[in-house]
Amino acid sequence: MSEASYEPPKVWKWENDDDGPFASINRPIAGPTHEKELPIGKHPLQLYSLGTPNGVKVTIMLEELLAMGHEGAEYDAWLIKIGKGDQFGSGFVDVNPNSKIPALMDHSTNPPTRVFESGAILLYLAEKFGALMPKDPANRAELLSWLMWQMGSAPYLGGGFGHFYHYAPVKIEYAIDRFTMETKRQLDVLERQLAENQFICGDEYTIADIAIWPWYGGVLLNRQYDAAEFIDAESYTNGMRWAKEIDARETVKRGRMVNKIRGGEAHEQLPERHDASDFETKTADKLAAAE
Ligand SMILES: N[C@@H](CCC(=O)N[C@@H](CS)C(=O)NCC(=O)O)C(=O)O
Repeated sequence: MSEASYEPPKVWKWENDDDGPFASINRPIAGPTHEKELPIGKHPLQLYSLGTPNGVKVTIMLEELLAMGHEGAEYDAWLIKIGKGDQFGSGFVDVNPNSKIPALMDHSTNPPTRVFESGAILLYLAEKFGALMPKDPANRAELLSWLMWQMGSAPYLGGGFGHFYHYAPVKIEYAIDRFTMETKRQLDVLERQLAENQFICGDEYTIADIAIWPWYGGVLLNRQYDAAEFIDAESYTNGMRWAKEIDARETVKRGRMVNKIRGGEAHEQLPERHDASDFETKTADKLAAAE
């Protein structure tokens, strides 16, 4: 198929002959593909996730809450292998009808509360524990604005730029130009905000940082799409300063390990977390040694 000669048909049909890296999971319909109950562990919060930028938002948040002393934030983090289609199991779809990680069940409420969409999960946890979110209306409005900005903007970075620059089996100049332009514009939005502020919403670290960092910090630190040189990451000096400052937090290091099954060293991967001690005993290197 040559791009220039493609004429869309009158009615699009799913040919299912996509050879891209997401071919096995992309479908034009929602709903479950198979019956599968989700496991439930011993803690109030049950997280079903994977260590992607959207997934680590929640594990960083939970590790921050625990480090602050909120014992009610103890959690089980179960692995959902999206490449294998776990997100289409009936139990997962009951928690997130959109079939995407992360998804959270809060068993401390009666009946248990389901929360999906990473931004909604951050907000739910911030309100539940009264943490990492300012209370006064003006600062809260600023935080909500940045949180919604992240949720609306990141699909251009991930689904647009990341997809066409890094993953797509053909390199399409039109698509790469369009989404690189938008990605750099978004990075400049952050650059200007961070020129005036230590963190996204001022001098306080909040869930806005936790939402934005895994995506935009990830690209600046060259952890996403191998694109740091292409987008001239070093030119975003304030963004880079912020990205490194957050990266150095112990809670962020821990959160990044949870549900991680690829990338980095085996001792940095904690496929599932059911107890704080798992960071010492259940990393991928230890699991392999125990086999
Ligand atoms: N807006 C959603 C996006 C979640 C999302 O796209 N998750 C991806 C992994 S980062 C996923 O589960 N993909 C599986 C699929 O699309 O089938 C959120 O922020 O929670």
